[in-house]
Amino acid sequence: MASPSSLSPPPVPMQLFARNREKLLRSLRDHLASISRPIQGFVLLQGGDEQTRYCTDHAEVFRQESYFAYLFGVREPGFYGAVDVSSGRSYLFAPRLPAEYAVWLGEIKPLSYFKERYMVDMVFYVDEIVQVLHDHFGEAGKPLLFLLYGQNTDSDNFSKPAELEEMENFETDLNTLHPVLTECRVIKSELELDLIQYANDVSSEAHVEVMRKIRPGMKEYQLESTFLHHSYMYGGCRHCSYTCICATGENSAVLHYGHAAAPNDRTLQDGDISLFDMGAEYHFYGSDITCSFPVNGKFTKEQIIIYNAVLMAHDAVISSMRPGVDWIHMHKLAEKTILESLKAAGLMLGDIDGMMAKRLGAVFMPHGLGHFLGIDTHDPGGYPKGTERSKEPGLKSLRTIRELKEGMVITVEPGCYFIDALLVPALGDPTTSKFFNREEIIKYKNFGGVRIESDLYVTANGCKNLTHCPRTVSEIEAVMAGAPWPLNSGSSKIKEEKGSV
Ligand SMILES: [Mn+2]
Repeated sequence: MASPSSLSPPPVPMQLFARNREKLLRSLRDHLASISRPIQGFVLLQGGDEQTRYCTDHAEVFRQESYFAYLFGVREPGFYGAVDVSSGRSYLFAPRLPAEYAVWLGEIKPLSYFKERYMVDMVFYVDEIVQVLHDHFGEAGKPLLFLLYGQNTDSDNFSKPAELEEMENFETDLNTLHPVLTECRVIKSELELDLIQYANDVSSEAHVEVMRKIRPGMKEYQLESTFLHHSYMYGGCRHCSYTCICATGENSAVLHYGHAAAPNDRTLQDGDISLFDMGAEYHFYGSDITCSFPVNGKFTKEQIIIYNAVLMAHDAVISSMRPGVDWIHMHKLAEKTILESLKAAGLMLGDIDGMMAKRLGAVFMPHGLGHFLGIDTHDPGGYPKGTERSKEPGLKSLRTIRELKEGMVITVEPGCYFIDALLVPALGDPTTSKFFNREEIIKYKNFGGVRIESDLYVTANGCKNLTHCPRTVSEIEAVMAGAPWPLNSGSSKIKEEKGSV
């Protein structure tokens, strides 16, 4: 047996974050110039603080706030960071730690450590911010602060602007920074892409490990544990991008299964389909990957129909992606491809355009086709000012409706699910019931669902798939039967034989 992993956690170049700051400076200066405002003031961000469990002193493992992470790459809590818009100088402000810290939490690092590690121009203590910003403001009057305030279009929550004592001694601007900084995050640099690729390499390999270990009789959480162990043990990933969805059987039709009230605790039955949506995070940058396959390693006829319907949608979208392509169009392409397969298999009846006009794709795929991915799993910037969310089924769940641009990283995650809460009304509605073959659909009552999700980087003339998991029925069956991944030339013979099923 070969080594259990080919992964090796790479060092993270802090130039990545220095370049993110340079990009913000260029964008912000251009924006200010375009509205005839002076190029001056400070961008001021407050990093995250460590949280404890309710009233106790149990500290949750800290994970930096995402905008702060983007600009400064700082892993410690309690920091502030600033960028001088006119000179371009960057500042970090570190918390002044009590002497006791050295006893319980380790060495108290000198400011020079943070200056060197995070490649900023100057480091001071948090309690010096007001003085430093006044001393370093090159103009007369109160220093101007660009603070981060704006709405996240996925959660509807607002980012919290930096808080300082003596805020009355500053001019503050709450409107300018958020849209400019958000837009910077939409297009990824080469260095960012390297980390997203590494997180994908870790997750792809961990998903393959799950395929190899899964057996009927296990608990769903044992596969979650397998994924987490592999990502951390070999990939060095302490965090996941999101809570693992490890669904089998009917649970695979529950889109966000795996939460505290449904904690991946079902026993796997022979004949179940499984749906694993799990992604590791490495130094803030994440991955988001879903694999679906039979628990016992051998697809049934029904599973092949639904799986291939989704795989064809996944592949059709990926072959069509390039700069300038409309994401709503891609969502509809996925819906149409799935409906055509369902019709070919006898589950749906009649005219595909008629089904599309009735938005029946959303009965089987109620979620959006995909979303931006980066420091956040649902990376921001999906709905910039002036764009509006659709109200139609399926389309209203899209986390972006933007045209693709080179440098975007976006997930492609079509799915097909049998969800009673959607099927019962659609079959009962006299204007849509004629499209459904009740006798065939009833056979899938307890089927659950299938989702296939990969992470794509949009290139100048197409896209690059960052995810490398077994995807075809024959690849999955071969890997689950013990073949190496990627398949070597010897096992591509298996692929051909099984491909003819
Ligand atoms: Mn996703």
